[in-house]
Amino acid sequence: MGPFVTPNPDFYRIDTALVVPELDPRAWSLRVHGLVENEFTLTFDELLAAELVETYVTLTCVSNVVGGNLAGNAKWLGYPLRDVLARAKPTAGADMVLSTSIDGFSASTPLPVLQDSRDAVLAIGMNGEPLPLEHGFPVRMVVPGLYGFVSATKWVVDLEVTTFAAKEGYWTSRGWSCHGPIKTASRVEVPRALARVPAGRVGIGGTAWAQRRGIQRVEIQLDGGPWQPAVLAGEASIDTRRQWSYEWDGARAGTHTVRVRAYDGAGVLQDERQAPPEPDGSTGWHSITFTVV
Ligand SMILES: Nc1nc2c(c(=O)[nH]1)N[C@H]1C(S)=C(S)[C@@H](COP(=O)(O)O)O[C@H]1N2
Ligand SMILES: [Mo]
Repeated sequence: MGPFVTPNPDFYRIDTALVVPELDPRAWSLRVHGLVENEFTLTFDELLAAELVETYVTLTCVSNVVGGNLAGNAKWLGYPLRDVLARAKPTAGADMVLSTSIDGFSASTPLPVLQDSRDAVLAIGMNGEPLPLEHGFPVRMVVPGLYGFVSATKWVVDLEVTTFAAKEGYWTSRGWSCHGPIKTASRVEVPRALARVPAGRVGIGGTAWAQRRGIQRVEIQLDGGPWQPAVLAGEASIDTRRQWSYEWDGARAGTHTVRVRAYDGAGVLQDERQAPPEPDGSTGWHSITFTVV
């Protein structure tokens, strides 16, 4: 299985721009404006001098298909957006923050999500390194619990406090949802689909995620048999994916199918209905077929 923390070079990428923007951190600034009492501009030096937090958050893409790999887990160092908004003082009626990148991408994030206790940040560090160019250097947003298309603006330069009625983000204007809470998901990572594995004891494993709710239980089903509990690895936080494993003793030669499903922290079972990513995220239980030789 892949490691719990995704190394930066292996972290998935989603970009609307063909060329990675190269921003000079000394020239970077973030304009905070709109429906606020106090408009201001933040410089990179001010960010560095601020009280930063560091947390593990699993980022996932709304266009991830069931079993897909558009998910990554990293330790993000950043400045709480809660503090940015406390300084800006949104006025009555505001319900959304439109974040815009230097490359024209934009995301609409519900205002309350950026003001509650979750670690939504303006991130400047990823896994102990400065944010890589490809992941938004010098500053990007990371918001636990929301798909990237409505929250994770890279190379961010502008935050406008506004309303869902007045403005929309890049993907919303192209047919995707305007809200994007992450749906409970799980996947089988080993064996690989169509792998050939030796008879006897077969190790089965993967990950599950339900950011903001956590994962309480993961079950697997072999060849249409009864659902059985998988062993869960520790939970770093409710905002991170959780690894799971299952040892199948006595696997016989032949072709086998394994399915997985997860329950979130509230005990709610992952949605079984097969749905494509558009407009607000795929659903369905992942299964793979492999051969024991
Ligand atoms: N500027 C910019 N920010 C962006 C995007 C983009 O295309 N351009 N894609 C978004 C989407 S859809 C996702 S899922 C995440 C992916 O972040 P990553 O490329 O660092 O994995 O970034 C978000 N931020
Ligand atoms: Mo995405």
